[in-house]
Amino acid sequence: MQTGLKEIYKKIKEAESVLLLAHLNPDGDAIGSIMAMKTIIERLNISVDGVITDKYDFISKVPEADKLLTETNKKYDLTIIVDTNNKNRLGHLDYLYDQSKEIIILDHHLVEGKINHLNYIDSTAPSATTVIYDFIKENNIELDYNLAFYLYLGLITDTGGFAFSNTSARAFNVASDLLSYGVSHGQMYADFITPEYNLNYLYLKAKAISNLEIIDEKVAVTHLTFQDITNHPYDVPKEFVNLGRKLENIEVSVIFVEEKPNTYKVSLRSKEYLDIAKVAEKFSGGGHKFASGIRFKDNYDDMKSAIIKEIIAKI
Ligand SMILES: [Mn+2]
Repeated sequence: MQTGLKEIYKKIKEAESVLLLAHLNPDGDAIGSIMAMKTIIERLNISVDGVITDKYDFISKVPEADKLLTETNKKYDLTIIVDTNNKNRLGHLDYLYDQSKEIIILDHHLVEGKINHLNYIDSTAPSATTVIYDFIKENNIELDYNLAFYLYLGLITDTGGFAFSNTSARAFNVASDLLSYGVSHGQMYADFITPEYNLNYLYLKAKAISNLEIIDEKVAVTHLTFQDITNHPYDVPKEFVNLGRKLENIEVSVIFVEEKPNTYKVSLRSKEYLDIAKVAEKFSGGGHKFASGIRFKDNYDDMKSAIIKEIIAKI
């Protein structure tokens, strides 16, 4: 059951302290969503903390985001989770989920299983910040430059600079409204979609390209080992999975990244028709129709062939 956006705002107003959480490896949408909700709640004079698993370099370009925490031992009345509806995606911050008195979820991912919390999840929204935009409009909350910046950040990053298949009329409508508050599309694009890179980025990209293999003409698979990342420290960009996806005739592109020794993150993308979330779900992962992910530990060779087998069976 979904909760109305008005009812959610009412719940927030009743709280004395609020904790904001998002998924691990927080991206532009996770940070934008947390910062937008933090701004709205601060305006109500309610004490609020945003806690994230990692502070990546890009957040230095997000106003006030230096105030986000990576740990907390405070107790809160209410926890709001944005840009995920899955406890497993909270990483080591899942203890904060367990301690929560009450939880509200604002998200745009497909739901696996049943949600036992107040929630507003719109899987047709191009970003979690689009859901928050709807929350703002529904509750007549005033937009300003900072709020518009945070919402645009989620929108521009989750649509890959308005290039991915989730770039709907709705995405442009929301974008158009946000730009009217003075947000610069060109600056956001330069800062968050095509930021300056260093030599490690190029080395990792070269590795990902040289490891690329094509299976059954339609599946492009590559990987980066922990050794690669240790030799060339750089946050592996999401775009690397698109190196294979851009090849002619490829329907599915996959990258296996060994983030820690024997701990793997798999990013899966489909191009035109395959519901890749169905493949991810089979391995306890999840996501969207054209973009999903899986995490696993150990048995790299077995897992890799099982995942590829599943893709081939579904394609
Ligand atoms: Mn998102």
